[in-house]
Amino acid sequence: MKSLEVNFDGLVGPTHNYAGLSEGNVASLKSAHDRSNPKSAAKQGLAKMKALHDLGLTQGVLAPQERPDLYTLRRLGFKGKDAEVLAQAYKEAPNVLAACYSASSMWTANAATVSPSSDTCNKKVHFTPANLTNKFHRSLEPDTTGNILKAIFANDEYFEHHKHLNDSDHFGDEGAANHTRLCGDYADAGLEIFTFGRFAFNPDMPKPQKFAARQTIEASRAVARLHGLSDDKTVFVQQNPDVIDAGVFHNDVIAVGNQNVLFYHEQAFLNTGAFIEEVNQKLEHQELHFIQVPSNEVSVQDAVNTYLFNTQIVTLPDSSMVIIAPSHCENNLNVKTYLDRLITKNTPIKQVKYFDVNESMKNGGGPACLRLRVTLSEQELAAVNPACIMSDNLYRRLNTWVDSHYRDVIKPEDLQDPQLLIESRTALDELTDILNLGSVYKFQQV
Ligand code: SUG
Repeated sequence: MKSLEVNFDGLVGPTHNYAGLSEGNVASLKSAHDRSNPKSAAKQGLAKMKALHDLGLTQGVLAPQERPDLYTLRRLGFKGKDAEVLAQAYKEAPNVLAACYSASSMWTANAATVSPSSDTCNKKVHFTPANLTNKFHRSLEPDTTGNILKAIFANDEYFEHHKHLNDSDHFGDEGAANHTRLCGDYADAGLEIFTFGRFAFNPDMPKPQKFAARQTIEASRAVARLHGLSDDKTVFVQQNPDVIDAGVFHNDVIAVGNQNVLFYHEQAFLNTGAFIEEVNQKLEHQELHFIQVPSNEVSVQDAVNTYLFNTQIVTLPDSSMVIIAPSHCENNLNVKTYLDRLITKNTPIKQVKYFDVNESMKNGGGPACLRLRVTLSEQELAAVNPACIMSDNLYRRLNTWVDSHYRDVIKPEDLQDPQLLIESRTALDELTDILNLGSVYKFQQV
């Protein structure tokens, strides 16, 4: 049976703003307290989704989360009516308020880890939402992520949903941003590569921990166990600790794979040689393309600034591959020169397409951060909530929806405005109708 990869992009929520919440993420800190433009952010994301749909790919949409998160603010001791909670938090703890307002769920590469049915022992597609414990604002996401995934993949025969791992740094899990799958056809059993930043527990090693290393090997192993992945279908590899603090807070900032292609920077992994050997051995019947980018052609700094590796590599209906890159790559001479040359080489990658996703890039999220990959057989795809699959009609509807609910500008002081809460809830309530999700948000459940 035929299988295909469906990218589920996160729809940027109405409260998208720059709060400098992610230490270790160079762009997020640089943009702290800038004015954001939620309307353009959402439209840039939608334009990318539509472009992939127009290339003949199946494209999905993941709804944003309810923000501000009033429940968390109340849990943290802010009291009174909604407007009073917002005012008190703005006055006493503006960073906590900003965290509860973050639209960070747009980066759906961090929403969950997904294993296709051809890899798992019970032949179902497995989903584990990421707990995102390393950053407070992101740790607010997993419950609603789980609700949304269950509303889209709502069929027990094909889909198995796990609870996110325990909310402890020991099991810090950042989802698919640290997970890549190599395979032949999408329908074939593949090799799932789990990349981790640190060991939560390793008595034999001095604590090498880098500040920005978010994913632990303990988390990666737990996800692999939950998904029923056997040893011969998994590889666990450590990120090169030397580059993590330079802005490589997730592996998808420095490596990306698709089918039989692994595209990565020379400094991405620790013990690259042993890692490549293990991949080769576990996929021995597969003709693999390892595209290693040397530092003297593209430095780690250029990779972090342009997000060369936070590109999507997608397979077109004619089986050739195209790189979906942020326009930052086109505007950097070293990176553009590299990509121009890459498409002339003997690899499946034949084109590069550039997209303006600047509103997301300013918070450290490139094209690949904005999408969660779900490999599905035709039968499984038929069981997916069809209202969440991109079409010309859905594209038009979502653009109209954004036009009527989103602001052009959000400044830090706007977060105390109770009207923004009302606008956001009104928008999300309508969205759950458009995407046929039911009541996935807490404000809809009272
Ligand atoms: O978790 N930025 C996100 C970016 C996530 C990128 N995802 C992947 N690489 N897959 C993060 O650091 C910034 C929010 C702010 O500062 O307002 C933020 O959350």
